[in-house]
Amino acid sequence: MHRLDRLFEKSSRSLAQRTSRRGFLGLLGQALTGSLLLPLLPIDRVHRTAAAATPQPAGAAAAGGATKPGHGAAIDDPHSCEYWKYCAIDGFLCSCCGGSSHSCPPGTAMSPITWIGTCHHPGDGRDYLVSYNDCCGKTSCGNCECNRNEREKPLYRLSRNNDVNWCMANSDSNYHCSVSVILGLAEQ
Ligand code: ABN
Repeated sequence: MHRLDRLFEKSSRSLAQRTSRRGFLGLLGQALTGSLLLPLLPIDRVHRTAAAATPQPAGAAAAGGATKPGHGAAIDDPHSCEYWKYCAIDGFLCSCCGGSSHSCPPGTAMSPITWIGTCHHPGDGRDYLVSYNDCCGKTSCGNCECNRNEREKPLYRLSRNNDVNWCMANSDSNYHCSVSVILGLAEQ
């Protein structure tokens, strides 16, 4: 037992001779400063930014729908819910379903009755009348779900409300997806 005590005493004394309290505090200070500066180092965030601006691929609707408003480039992207013409759309974007922003996918028919919105074009600063037609004749597409309600009116103004299946007048009233067709300039 005495031998063990002496061994510990010896190693503690030699450690104390080799190190100083000031040296230890210096090392601790360096470590703390280093860990505080770590978050300030430049980090490659390009991939995260690119992913945010990328159009939602087919099937993304299940995970929350098309790109949500808030990302700059999306305002010019027909696959994005933020596309300027979609300001009052409600449904699956036909551009993600084999059609385009204004044409129905093959095998579907455009509804002759529609709801109408007014969207602001950020490029030329003008307001446009936009018709939101449903494409009918196939079951729900399921891709790029998008629901925006700028200037939408309650359901008693049927033609100003987007929460309606406008395929009701088609021979096959199955709803597939929605398009937006520019009708012209809105009166200022
Ligand atoms: N106009 C799109 C839509 C279709 C079916 C049900 C609600 C909304």
